[in-house]
Amino acid sequence: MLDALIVGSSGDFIKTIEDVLLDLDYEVYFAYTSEEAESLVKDYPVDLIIMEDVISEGSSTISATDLCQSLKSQSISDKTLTIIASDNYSDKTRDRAFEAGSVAFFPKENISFDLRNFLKNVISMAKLIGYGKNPAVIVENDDFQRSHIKSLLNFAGIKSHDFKTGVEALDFLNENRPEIDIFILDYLIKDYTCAATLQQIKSIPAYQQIPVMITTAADSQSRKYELFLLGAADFISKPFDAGEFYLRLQNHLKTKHLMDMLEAKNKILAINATTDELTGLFNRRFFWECLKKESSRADRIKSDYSIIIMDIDDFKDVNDIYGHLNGDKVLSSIASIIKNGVRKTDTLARFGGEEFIVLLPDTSGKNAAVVADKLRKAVANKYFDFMKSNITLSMGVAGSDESNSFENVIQIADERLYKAKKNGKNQVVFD
Ligand code: GH3
Ligand code: MG
Ligand code: MG
Repeated sequence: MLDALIVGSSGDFIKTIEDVLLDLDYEVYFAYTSEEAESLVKDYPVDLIIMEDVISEGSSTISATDLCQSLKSQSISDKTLTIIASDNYSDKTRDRAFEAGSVAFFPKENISFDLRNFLKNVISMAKLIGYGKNPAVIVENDDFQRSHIKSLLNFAGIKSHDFKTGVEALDFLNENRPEIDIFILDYLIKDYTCAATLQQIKSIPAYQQIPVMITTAADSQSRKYELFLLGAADFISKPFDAGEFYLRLQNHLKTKHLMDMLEAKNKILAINATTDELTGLFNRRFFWECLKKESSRADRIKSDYSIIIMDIDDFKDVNDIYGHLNGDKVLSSIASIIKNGVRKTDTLARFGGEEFIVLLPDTSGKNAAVVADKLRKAVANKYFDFMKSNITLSMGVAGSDESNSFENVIQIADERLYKAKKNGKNQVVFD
């Protein structure tokens, strides 16, 4: 349930507002003087404050805009939306109310209808925004505008980092690189121009795809062209209507959400395309890509690489005796033993059914044979309880200095693997 505070001194006004709020399921509180309002709000942050434009306090009066400004400058919760109702409605008084930090300004005679519509719209629009999980960044020089945008975002459940200047915002972004869902920039940023700030934000790769909304008081077509070309997603004129702001925000956040989903899916596809499902090792296709690259790199910088091909000994028996599923478990377990035994810079892949292959950059064949024997021992030492025995590997090793084609290096290693099998298995052959 949302909490609302009515600030006013005339009975009719209070009663009318109370009826609307109760009807919309608000918990309603009352303040009859500015002092009461200030002390109540300090201790108890409400979601909404509705003020009568002139509040009589004994022999004196206080204006709602002054009270609103004073409450905002004492930093009442950013979550709080403030609305002013007035007998004296004009563009000038409305702008004053917005400047003071009010989100809406209604003539008193229509207040029941206007307030009901506004709250229904704002609440339903704010509820619509289900996408923003990361904060927004607001760059806005004007204190009231900034807190106005912040409170609208807050009301919709979106946190924000807010800055007065472009430099402050960019320093923060460069230092922390937080995840951001949307940028809201004032056209008239004081230190940097809006265009320069936008350009800098878009030059940070992590923020290239993040939507940027520009808020502007003046409408100049050529300025808009410039900012659109620099990557702005939208313009919104100040003072803006809360419902329109939410609808636009909703569109941008939805697009951002779809882009995030697409990126996540692409990542999964990329992983699937390079990875063997059973063992989690790289697959054969990816291995060939790596080998091709390594071969030309090694040629260029005149360095060596080596290949180890390994094949599980008598693996058919494991499947035949203990079943295919147990065979799969043995395969995965051997894959992780090998993975733990190679360097991060080495590329280990599942080359075929029960065959693995390792590419060792900057390593001679002789050194690779030492690594291979270490891997062979590590696997041979693993005791499989369910089989009450161990599993062994045969390996063939070849170095890039033995041939100028990488296909041939693989071929040589494969012939040596065959030799290892013929010689009695559970061994490494490198000659
Ligand atoms: P050798 O010592 O000569 O290598 O004998 P082997 O039994 O290991 O070799 P063979 O090529 O005769 O059999 C390989 C077996 O590996 C047969 C095949 O069913 C099994 N295999 C291949 N891929 C998988 C897999 O993904 N899961 C399981 N469980 N078994 C597999
Ligand atoms: Mg085998
Ligand atoms: Mg085999």
